[in-house]
Amino acid sequence: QPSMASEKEAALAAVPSHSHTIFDKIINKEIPSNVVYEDDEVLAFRDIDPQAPTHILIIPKVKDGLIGLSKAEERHCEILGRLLYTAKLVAKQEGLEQGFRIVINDGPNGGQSVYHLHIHLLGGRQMNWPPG
Ligand code: D5M
Repeated sequence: QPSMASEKEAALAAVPSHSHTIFDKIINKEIPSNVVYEDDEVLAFRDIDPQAPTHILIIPKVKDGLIGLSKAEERHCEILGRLLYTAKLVAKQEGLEQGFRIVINDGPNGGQSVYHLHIHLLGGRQMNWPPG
């Protein structure tokens, strides 16, 4: 499994781009993933390198230029709300009654390694503050 350092290195090495990412392959079922929720607009699947007992990624099926939150435009407001609401649904489905954390990494300093907007849903343990 990748270490925390390699995840940071992956983020620093990642080039922000509008081209396809590994998440397109997951959406198109070209590579396997552990899907926990799916509808017409949104897909949620388990992170390959979980940082908590529950670690799920929630993504829009259509990227529409939304490579990261910093690239959001007014037209994205509906899908952004839908992603957050889906996080709530999945948290309930995962039994995270004691709470959870939502994270969106943006850009190199934010530790973003995949340039297709995604919400991290983390739970099942006590979270620390501040995050690293
Ligand atoms: O988050 C990108 C996340 O994507 C990171 O936590 C690993 C995860 N990842 C990468 N490839 C896969 C596959 N194939 N399945 C599931 N999860 C994956 P970031 O915020 O950009 O660092």
